[in-house]
Amino acid sequence: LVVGLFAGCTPKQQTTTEGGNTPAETKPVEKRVMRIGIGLNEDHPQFKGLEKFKEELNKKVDTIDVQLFANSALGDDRAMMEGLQLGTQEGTCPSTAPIGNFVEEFKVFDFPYLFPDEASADKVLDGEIGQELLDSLSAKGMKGLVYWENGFRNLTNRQVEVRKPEDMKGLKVRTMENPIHLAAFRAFGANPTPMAFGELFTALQQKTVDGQENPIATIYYNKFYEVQGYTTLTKHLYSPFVFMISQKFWDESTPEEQEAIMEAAKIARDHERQLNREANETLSKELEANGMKVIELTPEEQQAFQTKAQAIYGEFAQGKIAEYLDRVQKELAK
Ligand code: TK8
Repeated sequence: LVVGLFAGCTPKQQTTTEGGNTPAETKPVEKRVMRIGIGLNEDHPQFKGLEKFKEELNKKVDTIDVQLFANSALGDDRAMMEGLQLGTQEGTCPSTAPIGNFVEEFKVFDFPYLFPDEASADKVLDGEIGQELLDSLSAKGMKGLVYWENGFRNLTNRQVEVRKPEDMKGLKVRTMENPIHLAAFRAFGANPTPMAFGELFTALQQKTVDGQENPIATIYYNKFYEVQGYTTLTKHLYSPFVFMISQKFWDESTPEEQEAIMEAAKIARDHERQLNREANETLSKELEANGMKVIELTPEEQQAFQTKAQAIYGEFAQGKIAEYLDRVQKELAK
């Protein structure tokens, strides 16, 4: 029996009950619904992570009914975060890039070539700096639980074998809605345009844009090889996800539920990172098997992109962002 899923219900009424066959004297368990949406599809490690979260949470408490929505069914990253604020959904797992539009400091993660590898990213994200940034979301109605992984982003495009920034000249590249990403791609020589992820495949297919940038797992599971000819392993940016729920849902949870949510989120994080790292390691071959040319860059070729990106640091490293950037760089140098 599902009640309270109709438009206009307040979140408090959005509960489900179970136990139609329980004896009259047993009170049915009242469950609060936690609707979690993402932009990626069911094949992506991110969705597997959400399934893990649900499974682990259900082992610990029976008062939360987790419902999962893939494929931007609840909207794009920005709309889903607004959904958390408005109470139209309870959870999501956006890339950090659109979070910068809500909490400025998150833009520290948008500087290209900031993290050299995944281990460095884990160190910062799972440490003090990462936690401070998660905590800053609460003031915006979002409870940041833990960081999951989107991963190192790579360029794909339809028509050009890109090996150096000059090869990107005039290439129309979709980026996430983030000013630093736009500036970075302009610095590379491309013609970038921001777009929600849910519109991307069609835009590539209809040639509204020539290319895009995402980690290997997304390029593969979203079948971008059907509409793109080339992947260049630029690895220009490590992209974290933040697994978050609405502050309201968190505040309405008992201490026992809060502990269970946090534990399940961490187990799911470890699972998701592992699957994602395996995917990013192994799926290049599958892209080639599906007709894409995958271009590996020499260290010198990668350095040419890095040099272009370095030129935009000054413009965006201002105020709080500059402070965080400095702290991240010091932490990485340790
Ligand atoms: C999915 C996005 C996606 C991101 C993007 O909602 O927009 O390119 O990399 O994973 O978060």
